Parts: sequence; C-alpha cells; structure tokens
Amino acid sequence: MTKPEGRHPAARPNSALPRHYRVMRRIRSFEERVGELFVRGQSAGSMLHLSIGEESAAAGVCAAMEGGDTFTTHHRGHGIFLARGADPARMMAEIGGKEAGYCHGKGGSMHIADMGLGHLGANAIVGGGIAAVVGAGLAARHFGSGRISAAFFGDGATGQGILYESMNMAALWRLPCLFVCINNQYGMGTRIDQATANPRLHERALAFGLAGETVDGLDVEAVAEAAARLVAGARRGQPAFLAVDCYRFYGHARKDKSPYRDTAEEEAGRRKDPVAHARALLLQRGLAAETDLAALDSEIDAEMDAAIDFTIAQKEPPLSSMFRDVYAPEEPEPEPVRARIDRVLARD
Ligand SMILES: Cc1ncc(C[n+]2csc(CCOP(=O)(O)OP(=O)(O)O)c2C)c(N)n1
Ligand SMILES: [Mg+2]
Repeated sequence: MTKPEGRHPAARPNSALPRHYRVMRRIRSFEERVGELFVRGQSAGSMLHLSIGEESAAAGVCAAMEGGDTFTTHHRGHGIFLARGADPARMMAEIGGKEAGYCHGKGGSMHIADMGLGHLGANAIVGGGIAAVVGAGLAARHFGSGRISAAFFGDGATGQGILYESMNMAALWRLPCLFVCINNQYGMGTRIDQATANPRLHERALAFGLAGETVDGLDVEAVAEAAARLVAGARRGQPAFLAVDCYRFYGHARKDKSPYRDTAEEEAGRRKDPVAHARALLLQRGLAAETDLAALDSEIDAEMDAAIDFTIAQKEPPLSSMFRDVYAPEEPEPEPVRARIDRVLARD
C-alpha cells in the first residue's frame, strides 16, 4: 500500500475522500473483471483498454460535474462513464456485445454512449471525441442551459490538430468546455518524452487563452479540487484544460505486455496507485477503519461479480437488428447496403 505523504495531515470536515475512494474502487473492480472477461473470450471486439492506475482522473473530474453536463471519452473510457453514473451491468453487457448493453451491444468498449447520462460517445480515433464538446458547449451557451461539456483524452491526443482547433474555438467563443488530458505517460509504446520536447501539456492550452493546470493523479483530492475550480470557470465561460499525471499500470491494450518498458519503471509507476493512496489516507485520517474498507471491498466486488453473471447470461442482438440503433432515425437508410445484407441473411 502506498504511504500517504505531504499535503493532507488532518481530516477535513465533510471530506469527499470516502466518496472519491468508492468511485475509484468500483472502477478498479470493474476493470479487473472486464479484463478477465476479455481473456475468456466473452468480450466483443479484439481490443480492450483498461484504465487501471488512472482512476483519480475519472473520479476527481466527474465529482466536479453535475447532472446534465455532457462529455466524450477516448478509447480508455470505462472509468469515466462509471464515475458519471453508468450501471456497471449494462456497461459490461455492452462490452460483451450483448443486447442489454447501453448501445444494444453494437458499440462495445470503444463506442459506448448514452445521451441520458450525457455521454456523447467514446471514440476509438485518437482525438476523435474532442471537437464534439465544442459543439455541446456552443449549444449550452446558445440555450443558456448552464451546462458544461468535458472531453477526456490521452496524452497521445496532444499530437492531434483537432485538439488545438477545438481549444482555439472554445477560447474564442468563451464556451463552457473542459479538456481533460489523462497523461498516463504513454501513447501505445511511445513515452511522452519521446513524443514531445515539452511534456508540460497544459502550457499549450494557456497559449490559446484557456485556463490550464497539471495535477498529480496520485492525489484524487487534488484532482477534484483543480477540476472544481476549472469547471466553475468553464460554467462562467472560461474554458479550461486539465492534465492529470498518472501511470498506465498495464499494457496499452489487454494483449500488450509492454516489452518497451523495464520492470523497474513499471514497479515505480505502479507505486503511484491512487486507489491505494486514498485507502491509506482514509485510515490515517480516521475516516474509515480496516473493517469498513473490507466491507466496502466485498460490497463492490459482489456488485461487479453480478455484472459478470448478468453479461454472460444475456443474448447477443439478433442479426435482423443490424441496422437498428446504428443510424440516427432521421438519417436516410443505406438502402443498397441494406438490400445486399438482407439478401445474404436470407440465404442463412
Ligand atoms: C488517429 C489515430 N491514430 C492512431 C491510432 C492508433 N492508436 C490507438 S490508441 C493510440 C495511443 C493513444 O495514446 P493516448 O492518447 O495517450 O491514450 P492512452 O491509450 O494512453 O489512454 C494510438 C496511436 C488511432 N486509434 N487513431
Ligand atoms: Mg497515454
């Protein structure tokens, strides 16, 4: 367990730490199970990206968001959606390609979305979800809804031009947008210092006229405090960028064994564990006893085990529903393709 250090000597009244810890612990448990589901061949799709080690970004930033706020995520977005209130069973079913999933099994891990919870979509294209929050921010300002829209993406997306176009427009039009860069130090096998000469990523946002900060992802309270400050500014029309420094504990995707990292680096990186750190702080501050935390472990693990049982028991969507939920209802249907596939299906 990480030894708590530094900046939190005393318990604060009304501490949000127990709530943050619970959110992070649920994400950890979900990710461990979904990783196992993938290895057992029970997950749809050939890729799965886990956010283990990055839980504070999801928990801390989402704590600053409110109902009705919207967001997009990158390909490593399970934790963010959970922190915004997703039902883990419906999420896991989606990742398992089952009809009971959020997108009826047609989105999977990297294209999950749910308008009800403000999830405008995960996106497998690096940087692909960023511009959508500018549109959502413009709509929020136009209708005076008071909502913000947050884009979550990785450090790799800072190499994509769309981020800079989006930040520029958000700053120019003073849109209620937050750009959250989860800097897990790697874009696949490329370490951030091999990808840019200036890894102080928030400085780029300052150049465009956004507010910008970098925060240590070991410390979920620091993430939540920075996010609360920046979200409040964004609601008033000062868009912002928050970089959360953390470490990707495992490979890029479930199959990647990270041959490009040495053991010493991985061990040091995994000591920056936001879940273990928060747990140690809860004990140190007397906000929880070991028995409370053990009971919470059991409760959360049982919830996530039930999500596995649910997922495995569910059915895949029927082939006849292939086009349903894929195109917007008002979009013209792709008739030639549909007719061809209808013919192929009729042959079965
Ligand atoms: C435009 C584009 N280029 C390349 C890829 C292949 N690719 C998928 S994930 C990834 C790395 C992304 O790194 P980062 O943005 O830091 O996110 P992380 O995987 O670390 O969470 C790359 C290069 C892609 N999906 N889209
Ligand atoms: Mg990365």
